[in-house]
Amino acid sequence: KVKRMEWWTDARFGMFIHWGLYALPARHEWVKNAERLTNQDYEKYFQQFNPDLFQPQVWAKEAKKAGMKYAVLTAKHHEGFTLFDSKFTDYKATNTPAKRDLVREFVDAFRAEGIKIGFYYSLIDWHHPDFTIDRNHPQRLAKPSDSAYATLNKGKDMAKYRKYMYNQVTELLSNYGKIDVLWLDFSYPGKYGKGKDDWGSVALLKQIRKLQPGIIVDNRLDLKEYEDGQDFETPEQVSTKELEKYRGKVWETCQTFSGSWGYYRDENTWKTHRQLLDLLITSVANGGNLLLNVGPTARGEFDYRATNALDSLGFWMHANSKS
Ligand code: FUL
Repeated sequence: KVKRMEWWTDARFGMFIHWGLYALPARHEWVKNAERLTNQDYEKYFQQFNPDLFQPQVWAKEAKKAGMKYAVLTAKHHEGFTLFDSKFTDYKATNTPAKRDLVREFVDAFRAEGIKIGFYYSLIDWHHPDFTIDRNHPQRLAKPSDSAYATLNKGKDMAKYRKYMYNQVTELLSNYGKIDVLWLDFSYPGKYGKGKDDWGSVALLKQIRKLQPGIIVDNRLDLKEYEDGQDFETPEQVSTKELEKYRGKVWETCQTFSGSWGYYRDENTWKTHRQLLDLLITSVANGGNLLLNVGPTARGEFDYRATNALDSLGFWMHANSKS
């Protein structure tokens, strides 16, 4: 048993928060990829990002009431935009009409409620000029070939991107106090994909462990053989039936309310409160954690359907708790 995992195993229930520029189009956090949008197409969301109703204290209170013990916020998702004030990019919240370091405010508010702090940081970056275009990129090739990709990626330098990523992870783990969880996402090795060498995973993980001894790191760095490579498995959107297969392992299932992770206004596939409760109970019964996701709106609020679901879970937690 690994000592650093004790609080996490005990916690069982956390909040995932997917928030970024994709909240403006409000049709999936992969919208840039799905609609093959260019940086220029996407620029309007950066220009207009102004979460005037953002009050992380309200989010933190909702998480606490629902019985959640930790929260993981997307400091940067695949779109490459950072919610924090990074020295290494202009593509950040402080340069939008928001003009605020939203990560800092999240950290302060959640800590004040006694909730442990996690950062999600995307290894993928669809905005950075040195990040090579691969099969998961908005500008991917319809007819992939080695030579066509070589032409497309001429002048792009993944070594420079690795350095950038390394610098940003260092900022996140140096400037915000004790960070409890780092959720890196994700590896996609194979033809025209990326794996541990592209991410510089071994060096990155060493740096992470050095900066924050005790931090808990997920398993999406493509480091299966590396002894210190993963603290927990991350079954994503799996059914309650499938969760049984993870018995005996250290795991956390991440789940959405409605399918997408980012705010998707017109998605009508919301799980019922009963289904959410089943997910929580089944996760715990099989020895795992549930990381339940909220995708706040562009104005910085939780959708009423998310708030209602959290309230409902909170009521059950309250009615069944011993303390
Ligand atoms: C996936 C990502 O591609 C999704 O957008 C989301 O962040 C999920 C938790 O992980 O791999």
